[in-house]
Amino acid sequence: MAEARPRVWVSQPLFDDIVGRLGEWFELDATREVTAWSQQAIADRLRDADGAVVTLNERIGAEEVAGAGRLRAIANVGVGYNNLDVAALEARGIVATNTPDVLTETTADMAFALMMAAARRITEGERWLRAGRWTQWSFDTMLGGDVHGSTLGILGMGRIGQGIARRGALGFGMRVLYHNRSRLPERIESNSRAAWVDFDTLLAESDHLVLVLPYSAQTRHVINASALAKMKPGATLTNIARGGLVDEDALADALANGRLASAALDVFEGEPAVNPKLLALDNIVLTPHVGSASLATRRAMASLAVDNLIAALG
Ligand code: 8YV
Repeated sequence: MAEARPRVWVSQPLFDDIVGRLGEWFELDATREVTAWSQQAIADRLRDADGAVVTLNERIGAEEVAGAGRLRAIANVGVGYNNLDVAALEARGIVATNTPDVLTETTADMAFALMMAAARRITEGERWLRAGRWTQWSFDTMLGGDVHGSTLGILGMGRIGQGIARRGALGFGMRVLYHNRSRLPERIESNSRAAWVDFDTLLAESDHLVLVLPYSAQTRHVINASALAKMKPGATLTNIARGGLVDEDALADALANGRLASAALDVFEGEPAVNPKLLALDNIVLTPHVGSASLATRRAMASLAVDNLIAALG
C-alpha cells in the first residue's frame, strides 16, 4: 500500500498558484476565505497536520500544538514571528521558518512613505481637502517638517533598518543614527551610512524616529511616556514593526499636546482594532499593516514560505 502523503494546512488565502505547489507533494487543506481562527480551531486544524503555512493572524503556542502529534513544521509568512511561541514549538521538535530578505526593500520603502506622509502632513491634508475645507489657498496651509537634511533615527537595525538608513543617507542627505542592542560591524555601519548611539541619544537627536525592531516581552512599550518625553520636541514617530512596541495612550497624549509633530503607524497593539484615541487625532497617519504589501513582495513571501515548508518536510 502506498504511504499516505503528509498533510499540510494553509491558514489564510495566499496566492492559489503558489499555494497549489504544495498539492504536488502533500494533501492540502488550503483556507479559501480570510478567517479569524480561534485558538481551538487552530488546534483542530493542526491535529492531523504534518505541516502548516500561517500568517501573523494565527498565534501558535503550546496549547495549539498540544494535540498535534504529527506536526513537524510551521512556515510563517512574514519576517516577524512573535505570533509563534518558538520555545514551545522547539520543545516538541517542530521546526519554525520565516520569510526574511524578500520583503526588505518593500518594507523600507513603506517606512519612508509613512515618515514622509507624517512629516509633510499628506493624509491630513487630503482629509481636509476631501472635507471641502480648502476654500482659499494660503501660504501657511499644512506646514510640515523637512525630511531631507534632517536627522533620521532608527531603532532596530536589521535588514529593513539598514534599507531605511541607505534611503535616508543616499536619497535624502539625512544624518542617520541608530540604536540596536549590539553595535553592527563597521562594514555594515559604513554601507548603511549610520552611526550607533545609545537609546537616549537616539530619542533626543532624531527628527524622525522609525521603529524596526522585533517585538518581544523585552521590547513591549519601548516607546512609553518616559521615552516620548525624551524625544526631540516636534519630532515624528513611525512604526512599521509591531504595535506593541508603543504605548499607544502615551503616544496619543504626546501627539495631542504637540510634543510630537506627528506619527505614522502601520501596526497596532490590538490590531485590527485601533485605539480610539489615535483615531481621534489629525496629526497621525494610519495604515492597515501593509508594510510588505506590494504584489511582487507578497508573492515572494508566499513562495518562500511554501519552499520553506517543502524543505522542512522533505
Ligand atoms: C507580513 C510582517 O505581512 O513580515 C512581517 O513581519 O509584519 C508583514 O510583512 C505579515 O507578517 C504576514 O503574516
